[in-house]
Amino acid sequence: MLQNQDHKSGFISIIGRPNVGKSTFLNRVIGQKIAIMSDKPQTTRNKVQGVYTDDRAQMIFIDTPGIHKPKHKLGDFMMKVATNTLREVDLILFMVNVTEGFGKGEEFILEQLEGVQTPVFLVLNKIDQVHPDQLLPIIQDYQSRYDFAELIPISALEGNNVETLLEVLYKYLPEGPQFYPADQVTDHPERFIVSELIREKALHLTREEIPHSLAVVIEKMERQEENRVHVMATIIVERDSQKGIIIGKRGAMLKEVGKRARQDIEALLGSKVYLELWVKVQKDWRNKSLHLRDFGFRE
Ligand code: GDP
Ligand code: MG
Ligand code: K
Repeated sequence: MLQNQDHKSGFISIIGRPNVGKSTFLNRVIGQKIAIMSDKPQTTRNKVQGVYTDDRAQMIFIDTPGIHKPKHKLGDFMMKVATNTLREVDLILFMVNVTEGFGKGEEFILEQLEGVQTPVFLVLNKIDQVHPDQLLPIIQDYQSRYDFAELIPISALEGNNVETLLEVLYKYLPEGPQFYPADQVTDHPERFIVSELIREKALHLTREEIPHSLAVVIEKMERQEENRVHVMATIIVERDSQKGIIIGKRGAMLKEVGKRARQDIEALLGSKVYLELWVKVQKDWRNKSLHLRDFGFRE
């Protein structure tokens, strides 16, 4: 009944001056596997730029407004938001262009990174434009300026070393659920209703034993042949003891939650439903869920 314990997920802030190659990098990583978030204006303070999902991880790349904008005076608020974000994300990618020297823009960003505990990777982009011999002094220069967790040269345009970067990112990410569905990131209101139905049954059946912080993430909602919909959902709790309550003796509680939720979902969708429920402990779920709200997450 347990979700794969090795699954990792996290929020990764990409920062760097304009034109260093952030979008090129995202587009490359995205390939077939990534869903770029819609272009419609997001009122949230941080913009999700892309979600990379594979079998073992989900990486949510976000843009942090205010961190690469030394052009005009930043309001206190923007600065605070940017700084808070850098503390809250799981990883920071600071991208620079190796064909250009260290400049005011980089200096500004390093100032913002001072005292930030989140691991920062220095991504040295556009290595296709320089001779390998030129790279070492650049790396040494950056190393002397900040204690980067990793320094990784890539070419976002040609793809050199991008797989390696993803591999290292994976190593640093915490264990965590897939926050966004792998198949669909577009608006999908049924998903939200389905997650609420499951949440309602779980809360109702466990009464006051489970706090309202319980969350339900719809991992998958797929129409299969014969008018049947396969729903896979994870119930996220904060403690092992809560997981025990939700699962119940020999799975009896989870079975009952599933049965009742399935009946409601079938009525909602007008189809037979195969409901697969998982339970996962995510210790700092509440913090994560704050993130998700900030990011405009609606599941
Ligand atoms: P952003 O402003 O940081 O998002 O930068 P973009 O991704 O828009 O890239 C700015 C320019 O740099 C574009 O013309 C890209 O084609 C180019 N570029 C990005 N990555 C690379 C790279 O690895 N090598 C080379 N030669 N050009 C790149
Ligand atoms: Mg861009
Ligand atoms: K750091």
